[in-house]
Amino acid sequence: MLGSVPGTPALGRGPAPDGSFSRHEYHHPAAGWGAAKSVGEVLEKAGAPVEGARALFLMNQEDGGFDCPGCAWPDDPSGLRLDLCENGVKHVTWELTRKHVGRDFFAAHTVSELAGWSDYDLEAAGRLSEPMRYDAASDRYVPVSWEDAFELVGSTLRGLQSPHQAAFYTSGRLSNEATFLYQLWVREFGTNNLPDCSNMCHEASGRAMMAALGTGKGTVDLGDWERTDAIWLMGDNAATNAPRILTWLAEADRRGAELVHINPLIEAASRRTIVPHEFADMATFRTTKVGTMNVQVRIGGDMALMRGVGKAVFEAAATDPGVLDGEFLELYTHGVEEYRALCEATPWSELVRDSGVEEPLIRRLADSYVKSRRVIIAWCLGVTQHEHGVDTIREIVNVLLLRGNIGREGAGPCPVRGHSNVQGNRTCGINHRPGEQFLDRLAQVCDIDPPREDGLNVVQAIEAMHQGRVKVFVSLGGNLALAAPDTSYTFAALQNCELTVQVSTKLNRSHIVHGRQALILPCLGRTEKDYQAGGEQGVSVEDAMSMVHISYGMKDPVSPHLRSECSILAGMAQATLPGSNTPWQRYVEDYDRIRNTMAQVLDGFEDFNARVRYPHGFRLSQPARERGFLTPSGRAEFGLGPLPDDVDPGKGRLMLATIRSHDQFNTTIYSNDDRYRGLKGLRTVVFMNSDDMRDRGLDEFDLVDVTSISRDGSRRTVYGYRAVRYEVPRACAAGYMPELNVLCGIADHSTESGQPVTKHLKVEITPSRENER
Ligand SMILES: Nc1nc2c(c(=O)[nH]1)N[C@H]1C(S)=C(S)[C@@H](COP(=O)(O)OP(=O)(O)OC[C@H]3O[C@@H](n4cnc5c(=O)[nH]c(N)nc54)[C@H](O)[C@@H]3O)O[C@H]1N2
Ligand SMILES: Nc1nc2c(c(=O)[nH]1)N[C@H]1C(S)=C(S)[C@@H](COP(=O)(O)OP(=O)(O)OC[C@H]3O[C@@H](n4cnc5c(=O)[nH]c(N)nc54)[C@H](O)[C@@H]3O)O[C@H]1N2
Ligand SMILES: [Mo]
Repeated sequence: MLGSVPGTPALGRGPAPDGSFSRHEYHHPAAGWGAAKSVGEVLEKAGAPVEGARALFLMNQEDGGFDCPGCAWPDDPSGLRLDLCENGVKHVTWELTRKHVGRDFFAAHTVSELAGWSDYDLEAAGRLSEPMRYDAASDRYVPVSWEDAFELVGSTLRGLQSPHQAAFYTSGRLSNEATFLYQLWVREFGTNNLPDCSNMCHEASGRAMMAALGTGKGTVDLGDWERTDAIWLMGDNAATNAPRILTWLAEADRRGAELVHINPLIEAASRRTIVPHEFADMATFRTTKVGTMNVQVRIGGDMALMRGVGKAVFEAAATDPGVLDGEFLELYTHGVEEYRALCEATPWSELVRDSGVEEPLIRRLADSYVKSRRVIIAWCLGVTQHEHGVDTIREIVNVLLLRGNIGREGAGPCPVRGHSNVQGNRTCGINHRPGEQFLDRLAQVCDIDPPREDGLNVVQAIEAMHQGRVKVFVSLGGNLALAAPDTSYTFAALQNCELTVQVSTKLNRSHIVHGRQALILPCLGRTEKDYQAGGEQGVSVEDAMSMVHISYGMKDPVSPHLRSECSILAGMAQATLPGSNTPWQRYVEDYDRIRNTMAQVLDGFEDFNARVRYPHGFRLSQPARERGFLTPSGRAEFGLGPLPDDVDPGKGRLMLATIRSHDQFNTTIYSNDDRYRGLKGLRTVVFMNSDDMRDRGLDEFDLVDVTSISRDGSRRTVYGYRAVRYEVPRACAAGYMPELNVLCGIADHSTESGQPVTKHLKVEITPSRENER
């Protein structure tokens, strides 16, 4: 499956391939009828066409609906559009399947047998429907009562020598209320070991913006998207991973705004779309442009590119000082002269070499920047998952600052968040490096004595499990076994634990790769109604633009044995902390009580219960939006980092980025197809430049072996992948996560952010030894 054993075929983590695969150039617009067809297929496979269709009409509606559990892009506040997308639909229906995984399933299959199943088949088995405990004697998961499960968690945690011997992971879908209870339990227990998916995702964005602007979040909202003159999308495959952006790109194009895509790959969203929500367009196949300029930066070259833009802007300002926003720079920023000196000192030859973009194109980009009064720069993983992710985002902010593109209508930085509530998780306390102020408030309001020392991030937690320093691993959602780097190392780390606890909706690899003792605790999904003693409960989430709103399930739970995440957390907390003064059960009876406490602890949550019920909720205040910069100097800070010295992979080597296909959500894979890249039936591929293929004597679909060279010198290989020609710069390559996590060594993480550098793997690609077999 992994392709890491020579002689065994690389199958990928999707459905079992049937041996047929194909590639065609994708000339169609993004979204439109292809999307509709793909949705139909997924609904059919999930066996949920009717429920699926009904659910869609309840999703993301002003009131009474549930929040799309897919990406974090905000809903359309005008309520005029049926604001949903192909991939949100796939995501919802995946949760709505009627298939169950309960005691009969586990009685029929040992865990060793399930270890041989594909990841697709594990998830396709259906929704987890009752709590299960691993029984080593029979090598099976056996039923366990909720009370016994909580007691196992509680007694194991109480038996540790130190609370720091446990780690508590969060994947970014947990509601705000469950998030708050989770971190309260963990901190009352005594550790800040709260690694989360952000450690692999947007940690760099938070760090960079905090240092530069005194906020970890983007400053723009949808109103700004509506009014901007230029949108730059950097390292974001929007048509696949945040498809609702297409609507905004198309509208911006109609207004004549400049739409710039900065990406080593030419992605579908950079050309044309049929706006997914406009049925007239669907009917007439009318397409709209969603790109006006493609800048094919080399992998890891974004910082040099942005510095080039900065340099050209300063050059233009030498003849026309009005190019810079002098007043803004003077009143609100710090360090512009140092930044000017840095730009002047960096020669064009270096910028061109390191960005992989010719000087005239960098100048054109700068020209367009100067001509646009209001500019939004949005970015995603193509920018963050690098050694220099933090410095690169600082450089993006530098460029915005030069023309006062922060804290004014239609302009600003906009990290495109991943999981639907990843931003809310951080707001509500999931952070392995919590701030003093937050801890003081938590201590005071909740009457606990929270630990003050930093906890472990994802990579550190995995290392600690591997070395036996962390013995208990609790996971609220997610699939760490596959999402984390260095798959075999991560597997060994999980297996080295005394106890692993997975609170999940679907069976996945992290249940199969487990500790000496293991629990599967099935929870309600976001689509399901949540009844507690105090009646039906709603939970809140925060989208990528800081809007907090309430979400209610719309259907009865798939099994009567499921519990809500809040209820499971309270159960584990009570069993861990017998002397706790926290009213755990009262919180579960009525989530308004959790929100009342949150209102006292969290900034901006005053009157939470009332405001969360407003149509579309409320927006968390964002001082940087009003040019209030909460940095030590009180001003926005220019970043002065050195340009990366690691863009060149070395002679004969390539830089490989791991990316998502159109038919997956992180580690959940819907099919082996990648529609917009024209690929069918195959995930074990590397996209390469045709010259790099020719140099290696490779034709389309030839078998290759891919070896990564880790920064600690170790090498890892996947065998029997297939080379596919793609519009990508020379010496750059791409392939799919989570398969290629095998190639990212545990040492390969950023010293700036701690993020695994999964868009920056140094590799050698050679014709496969599998060819000889
Ligand atoms: N359908 C669907 N939606 C999702 C997800 C999903 O898996 N499926 N995942 C969710 C999550 S958690 C997240 S974080 C987001 C992820 O959303 P994206 O960031 O769009 O995810 P990736 O597929 O990893 O794609 C990254 C893009 O970066 C480009 N890239 C690679 N290296 C570089 C580089 O050095 N510079 C630049 N400029 N670009 C580069 C790649 O070509 C690719 O287009 O999407 C969220 N939404
Ligand atoms: N090589 C490489 N690795 C990467 C990345 C990359 O670009 N390249 N991207 C990274 C990024 S950005 C991220 S965010 C991580 C993602 O890492 P994770 O968030 O850990 O992984 P997911 O695949 O999103 O988790 C899927 C599982 O979540 C569970 N689940 C789904 N819905 C719910 C729910 O409502 N409640 C609960 N409790 N469980 C639920 C299901 O059991 C499902 O199997 O992966 C990272 N890993
Ligand atoms: Mo993410």
